Amino acid sequence: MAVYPKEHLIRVSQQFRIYGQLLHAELCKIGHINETYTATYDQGGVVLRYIHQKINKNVFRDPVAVMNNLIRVTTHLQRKLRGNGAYQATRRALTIVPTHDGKPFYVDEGGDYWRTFVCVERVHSLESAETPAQAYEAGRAFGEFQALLADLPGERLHETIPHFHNTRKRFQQLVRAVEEDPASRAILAKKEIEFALAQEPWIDTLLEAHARGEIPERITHNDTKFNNVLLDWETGQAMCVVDLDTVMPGLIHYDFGDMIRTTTSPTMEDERDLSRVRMRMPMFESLARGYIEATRAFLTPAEKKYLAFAGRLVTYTIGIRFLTDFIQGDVYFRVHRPNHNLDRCRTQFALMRSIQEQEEAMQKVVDEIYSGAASRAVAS
Ligand code: GN1
Ligand code: MG
Repeated sequence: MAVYPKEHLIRVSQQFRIYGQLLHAELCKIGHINETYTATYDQGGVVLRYIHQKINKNVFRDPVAVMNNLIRVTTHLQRKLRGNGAYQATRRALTIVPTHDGKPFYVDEGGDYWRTFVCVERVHSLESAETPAQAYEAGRAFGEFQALLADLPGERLHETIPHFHNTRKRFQQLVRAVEEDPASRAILAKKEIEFALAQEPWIDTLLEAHARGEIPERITHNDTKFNNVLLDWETGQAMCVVDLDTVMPGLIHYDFGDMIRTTTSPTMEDERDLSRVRMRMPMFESLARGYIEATRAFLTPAEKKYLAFAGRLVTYTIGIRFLTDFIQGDVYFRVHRPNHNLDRCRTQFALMRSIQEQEEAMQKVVDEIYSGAASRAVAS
């Protein structure tokens, strides 16, 4: 990964409406896609921080569309939070800092797109959840995020990555990668490929339910990894949801499924000891409670029916994306060691199996919470 020299960052920083002087900037190591810097400024003798981020154009082919979505989404969130009287609204949703000419991004001489956010302070993010309370917070935060965006005015948001969660398309991409085998790696992943292909009979479940009109399209986050929730240092409460580039029309299941994938196992996404990878029911129960409480105003019984299944589907889908990228020679996800994408794929498949084994019990938990929440909603 290119690490920008300070002079370049100074030039970038000078384009934005920041009334301070850059002291230093650090590369943030979280995330597989964009390049993020936490930059410290002196402003009138007060030290404060901003986030500068370079959009990955290889992944987001239309950065202007991404930024159009982002402006609409963050403005709406801020307006609603302030309207609800929220304390510290700029810690609860991202705030975009515009350029001097009022644009939400700056294009540098190399044609790269940069944007700047107010840095949310006194928070941290974790790669995996440690307690049921944290899983609850993740469910609540992403649920509230969907609820706040349910009345976003204006036209449909841009699809920043078309067919992003379309498992059928991801499956086809895997099949093509195996056929073409551009890095001669398919042989190294024989077992994983076989396993992935054997899952074909159920991969269209949600696509078909949507096509039948059973489950609706909504505005969703689409990258609800646990590390995209910022937790308050002191209270442990979820303050802010970040990584909004894939906020676009989608099914709520893709959000909930990715929450299951990233909060219920005690392990990281690339754990090599597969015996440690498992879906833990107490974490799931708290996650589901947080999510359902926040979304009960709109969540339909048909949507509820697929919540446990969503965990299996999304974990599988991300698994085959890692596998495809491994076969293609690591062209999409940033890797930090040999076979990293294959390790990530194996972890996803192990977790997917664990979810599948417990899926019925998980759905029972969902049903109980949902009927409780529904009766509370009627009573209130
Ligand atoms: C990528 O950048 P990051 O780490 O938040 C990916 C997600 C995957 C995730 C797997 C735009 O997210 O879809 O679930 O890696 N984002 C994109 O860790 O492809
Ligand atoms: Mg992301």
